[in-house]
Amino acid sequence: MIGSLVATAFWAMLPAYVPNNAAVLAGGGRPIDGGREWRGARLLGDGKTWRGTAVGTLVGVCLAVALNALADPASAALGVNLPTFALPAAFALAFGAMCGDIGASFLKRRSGRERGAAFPGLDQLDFVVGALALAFVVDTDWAVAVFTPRVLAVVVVMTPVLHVVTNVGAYRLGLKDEPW
Ligand code: CTP
Ligand code: K
Ligand code: MG
Repeated sequence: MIGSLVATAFWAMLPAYVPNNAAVLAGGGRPIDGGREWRGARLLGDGKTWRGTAVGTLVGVCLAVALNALADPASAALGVNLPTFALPAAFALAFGAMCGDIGASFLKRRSGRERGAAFPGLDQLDFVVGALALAFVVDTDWAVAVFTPRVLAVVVVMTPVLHVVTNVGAYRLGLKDEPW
């Protein structure tokens, strides 16, 4: 029971988990805010770029398409009914994750945190809120069917754990400047 909930939650959130990590690898180039400031601090900061956002979104959508091809065998192997992703849902999860992260940077700058500063809680869940919110708006029927209250509960507990593990890993590998 809990195993199938975890499998479903992880599978359904993968197109939202991967974009931020892809953005770390692809980042650079022009910042989205164009260097603009607002109330004495950058609007978003140099850590939110057009390239990182575009590549992250694209990687998330491509991952969802790949998962669609694997859904049947993976479901059979695990004995779970794993969902497939229509393009609007895939885009919503990936782009929503990037937007949640961008929104968090906006809040960090407003609260005086420099680029790269930690904001515990927000760092671990910003992209989940963005991804789920956009998915529920863009493909409501799909989101309601996949993200049942139990699956959502697993997502909220599991995501911070995965976030900490992947970011510490990326930091140790020298891919990321901070371990959060
Ligand atoms: N990145 C990007 N575009 C995004 C998100 C991330 O280019 N939309 C890249 C940037 O190179 C960024 C790195 O991924 O520095 C790490 O992402 P993140 O930790 O979210 O950004 P920070 O640099 O820590 O900036 P902030 O304090 O605003 O979160
Ligand atoms: K972040
Ligand atoms: Mg950071």
